[in-house]
Amino acid sequence: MGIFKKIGNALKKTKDAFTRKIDELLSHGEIDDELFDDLTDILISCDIGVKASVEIVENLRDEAHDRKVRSAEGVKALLKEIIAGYFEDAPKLTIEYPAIITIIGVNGVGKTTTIGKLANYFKSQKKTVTLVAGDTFRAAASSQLNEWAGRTKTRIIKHAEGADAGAVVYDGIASAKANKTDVLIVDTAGRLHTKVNLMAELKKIEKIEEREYPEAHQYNFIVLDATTGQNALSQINAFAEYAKIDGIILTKLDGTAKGGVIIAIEKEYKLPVVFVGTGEGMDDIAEFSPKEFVEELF
Ligand SMILES: Nc1nc2c(ncn2[C@@H]2O[C@H](COP(=O)(O)OP(=O)(O)O)[C@@H](O)[C@H]2O)c(=O)[nH]1
Ligand SMILES: [Mg+2]
Repeated sequence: MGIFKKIGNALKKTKDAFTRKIDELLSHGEIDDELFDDLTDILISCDIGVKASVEIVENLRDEAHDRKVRSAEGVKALLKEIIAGYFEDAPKLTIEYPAIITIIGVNGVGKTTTIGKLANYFKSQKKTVTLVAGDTFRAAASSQLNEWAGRTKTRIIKHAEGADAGAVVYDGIASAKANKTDVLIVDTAGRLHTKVNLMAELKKIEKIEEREYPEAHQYNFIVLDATTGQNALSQINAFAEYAKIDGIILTKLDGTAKGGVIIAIEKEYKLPVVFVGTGEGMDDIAEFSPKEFVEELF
């Protein structure tokens, strides 16, 4: 399946909710204050967030007034233009090699699964990949990653449960250097923002990566679960205190109507959404294309 088709399919529920509500509103409304208020409510209900929704509609109201837009079609086109603008403001991220990608985020968002998919993705791009089982905290974590390594025929570096995460990363880097691996992908333990020690461990991992592998391009990607909607935003805040965040991977876009959260993320953080998860299988990942996202939505 092509990547656009994947994103399109995964966005089905989001699109259904968003487009249906907006079309219904615009089909029988005068373009007046009440309509703009209702539109704000719709955007909020589509997980775009209160702050972003209010600002989008304020912007829309001003533009519609200035450009004398009075038709429903015109208002819809303006809305699309404003939302597309947020994506244009976000930096683009191109992965350069050798790369060391550290995957961070809270428990259950899909970190380990995403790493399995990424191994498959990079291999399909003819890159060599090594995985690092840096989640030494949970008993099942290392074996779960090991299964993905087997499924995707990828080298994996792992230590015993309870080992120091930094030490596994250290070994992973040594192996990547010795084998001239293009991409080293580091799994990490899911953590709550309240667990200061675990959060501090991320800093340690980052330091080891910088010190031991300065020739690599270092990326920290935070994995966010689309089904948690606005909660995802507070996770970015919490992790940004302890780690630099270079990009976002939004999982579980399939089966949720909350895909609008991407708009809130772009508006608030100007961080690139690099990949989206579109299912539980090995191929269920797609490079995120802002243009395609906006086209799909409208
Ligand atoms: N539907 C769907 N499920 C996903 C996706 N990514 C991960 N999952 C599921 O989310 C659950 C938690 O994933 P896991 O990788 O263990 O999360 P971790 O705790 O962050 O490492 C698993 O059941 C995965 O199959 C996705 O893109 N779509
Ligand atoms: Mg995991």
